[in-house]
Amino acid sequence: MTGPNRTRAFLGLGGNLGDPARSMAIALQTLDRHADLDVARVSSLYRAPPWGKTDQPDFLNAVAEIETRLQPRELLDLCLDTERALKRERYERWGPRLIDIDVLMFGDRRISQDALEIPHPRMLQRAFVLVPLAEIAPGLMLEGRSIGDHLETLDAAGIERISDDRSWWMEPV
Ligand code: PH2
Ligand code: MG
Ligand code: MG
Repeated sequence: MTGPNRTRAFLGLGGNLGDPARSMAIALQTLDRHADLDVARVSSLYRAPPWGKTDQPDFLNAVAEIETRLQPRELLDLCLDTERALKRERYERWGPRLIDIDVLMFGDRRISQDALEIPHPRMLQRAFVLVPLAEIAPGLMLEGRSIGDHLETLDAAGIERISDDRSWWMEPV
């Protein structure tokens, strides 16, 4: 994808049912094939204890940096369509598999419209987001501090890097 009007954005990916690494890889390959979106960089894969509702299996989490010509709402819709396609496929073939794709940041934009809140309103409280984000963009600024500095305010206990490369998502699935 070339040309003007490109925005750097960050997506958070997670899942805790079925084969989340495979689901996230398919999701990133699908997004990367879109004419108006390039996946620029993907973090390693992390295993993270469930945040919020704790009586559920551990999650796999990762963060992706993308370049896109889409508008924020179009990007959100594309992420939701990608989630839905994966859930449908999994449901029909091998039972439920879950994947979540969140738009974390969209350039410097601040958006607060019904289903679209950017930056993601809870990302600074979530080590499962900031640990992978700090791996690929430690100097990225949000609310006057770098992501690396924000991460130091959180308890990242139990978050474990499980892939030692950033190309885990490119493998054939
Ligand atoms: N997503 C949630 C709730 N809790 N915990 C972890 N570790 N990772 C997630 O992606 C996650 C979660 C709902 O979106
Ligand atoms: Mg989420
Ligand atoms: Mg979501």
